[in-house]
Amino acid sequence: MNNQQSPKVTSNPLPLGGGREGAFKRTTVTSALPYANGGVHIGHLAGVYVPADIYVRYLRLKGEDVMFIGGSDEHGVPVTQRARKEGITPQQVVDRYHKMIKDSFEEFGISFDVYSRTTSKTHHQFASDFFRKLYDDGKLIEKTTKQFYDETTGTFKTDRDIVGECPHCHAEANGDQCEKCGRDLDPTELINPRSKESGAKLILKDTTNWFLPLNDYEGWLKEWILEGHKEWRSNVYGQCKSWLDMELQPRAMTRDLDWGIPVPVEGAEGKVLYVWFDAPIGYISNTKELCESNPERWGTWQRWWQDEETRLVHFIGKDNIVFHCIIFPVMMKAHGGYIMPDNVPANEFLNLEGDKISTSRNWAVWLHEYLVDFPGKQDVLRYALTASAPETKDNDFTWAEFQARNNNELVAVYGNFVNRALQLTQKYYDGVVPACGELTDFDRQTIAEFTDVKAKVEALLDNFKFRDAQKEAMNLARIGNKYLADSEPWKVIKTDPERVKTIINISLQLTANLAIAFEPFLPFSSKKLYGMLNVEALGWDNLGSTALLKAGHQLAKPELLFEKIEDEAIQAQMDRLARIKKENEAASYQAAPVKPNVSFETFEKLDIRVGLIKDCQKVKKSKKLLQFTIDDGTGTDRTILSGIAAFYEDPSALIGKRILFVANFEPRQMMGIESQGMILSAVDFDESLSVVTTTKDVKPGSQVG
Ligand code: B3M
Ligand code: ZN
Repeated sequence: MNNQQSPKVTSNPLPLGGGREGAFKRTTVTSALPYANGGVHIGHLAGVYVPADIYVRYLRLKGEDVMFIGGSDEHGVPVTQRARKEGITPQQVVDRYHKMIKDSFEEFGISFDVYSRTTSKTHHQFASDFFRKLYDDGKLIEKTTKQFYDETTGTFKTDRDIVGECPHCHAEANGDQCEKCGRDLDPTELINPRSKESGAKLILKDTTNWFLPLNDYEGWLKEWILEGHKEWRSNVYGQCKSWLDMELQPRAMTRDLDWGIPVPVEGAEGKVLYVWFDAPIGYISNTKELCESNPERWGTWQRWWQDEETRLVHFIGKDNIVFHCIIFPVMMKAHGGYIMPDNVPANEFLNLEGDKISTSRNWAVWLHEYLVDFPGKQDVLRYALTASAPETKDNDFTWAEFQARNNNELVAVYGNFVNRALQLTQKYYDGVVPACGELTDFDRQTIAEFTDVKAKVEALLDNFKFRDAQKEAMNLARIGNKYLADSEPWKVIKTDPERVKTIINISLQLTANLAIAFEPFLPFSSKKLYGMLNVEALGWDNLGSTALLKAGHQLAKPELLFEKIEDEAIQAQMDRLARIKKENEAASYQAAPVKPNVSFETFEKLDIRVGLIKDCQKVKKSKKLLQFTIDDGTGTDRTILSGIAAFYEDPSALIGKRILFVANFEPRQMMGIESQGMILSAVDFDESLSVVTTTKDVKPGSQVG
């Protein structure tokens, strides 16, 4: 957990949303609680955690009072499914992945104030009490509905636990969605619904659950969001609007499952709270846990959730919008006493090399794996992900772009400028900051270009425009590079050494500004740069200043801030993805339907034999054909041509192998050569061909039957 600076109460120009007027005193920032059923990948980082972390670091740097809440979502079907797949208990699953996720976040500098879990005692009690209050206050309705039920195991099945045939594309689909054609489904639409767990056919059976009547809150939601929050990102506002235009329905807040928080109502045995009921309450119970561990610093949890002077911001991905903008607010409204979110800056999705990121297909860049391949390069990934963040539309992560962002921006622009400024100081002044002399017009012009950087970056960050804000920070380095290139201190040193002192002084002030400006985005690099400048953090308020480093100040020895990423490292990642793609294709391969039956007599007409390959060469001028010379047992060699050249880079490697061929296949002329038979090849899932061989050294000419 990070060290807090003492909080300062500020009045922020941003108004409180939802009709609340005036300044706020503190900000509660939540980031979606990832399911503890797998690792964290770049999609999570780009969509939620990096922007949330930038925002929180920025507020802290400004001295604002902020709490950054994270944690693992440890209930729900995704967890039980993973347990089944790995043959372990749900508790073992969440223990394993909670630790893994927490470690990844720490390594990438995601600076949570608290990272707890929804299996904690505090959370179970809190969520249970929350539900019970809604129940006691008559805010829930009891409804009996028909649900799919597996008689062989005596359990109800949730959407994701049901498989069947997709009514649209006829592929095997899950109860909630078809992966093949991408359509959202209701399990009742599936043809032949079965249990994913037991494979048994499912029946519909009555069950009673408790529902939150979202429809009763429609008027309030419309006013609060559609009237009160027009400033929300258009993707978020638009999704809320389409939900609110559709007529809301009561939504079940309990489920017939055995993994979760038991429903605290008599007669509700075998039922648990809906995971989307308990998970957002996790934000509050995690706050409570933190407050109780250090009440002097944090005060009570109510300060962060129930005080009108607190601003609440949820960072999430687009698939979570309805839960954070409609369901959770209705839960809090029904309960009473809670503040509503002021903003929900949800991101769209990040794809990977043109395909949707998918945990089940392993189509992802996992954080723990990234750090093995690119040790110490957390900031490079943070930078690349922010630079192509899916803020307004889905975006694509490519390794080529990652490399370019590193080599052409971090190394060639930021690193290059800093390195030149520091190396020149080292060379001319033994690493001591020279005094600034009289400024030229060009100096003044350069300084003017960066004095408003603070206002620019702040305006963008206040509006959750992280990409553009990072660009502004990078712009400082561009200004610096241009300044050095145009003022040419390496030439001027020979004619006017006094002038060079001023040039270097200004360059070093710019370098110090870069360390400040990048601090929310690239915390590791800023720390390193502060080290090279031999200063403690310089303070956000000083961003834009030209008096950050005093004349006479001794700098530390310069090191490279960023390193070039070579093509080989990128190729290794591309190879890994190609391998995964191939594995996925193999896994989804379905054998072709069997052809109509033939009689034994028909089969017998084919004369299939074993041949020993004596020679094998590419046919000149043909990309496809290989020419085989076969010992077919007759004493005379046989020539057969086969269109498999693309699959055997080195045809001579086939010499000495026994293959199967059709001996009575009508001879054919190809490329001026007579082919006397046909070599049998198996067609693999990816259409590649492989000759068929024998497991024993059968004599050439042996018949196959
Ligand atoms: N665990 C879904 C997700 O990981 C869910 C978020 C909960 S936020 C309270 O996308
Ligand atoms: Zn389908």
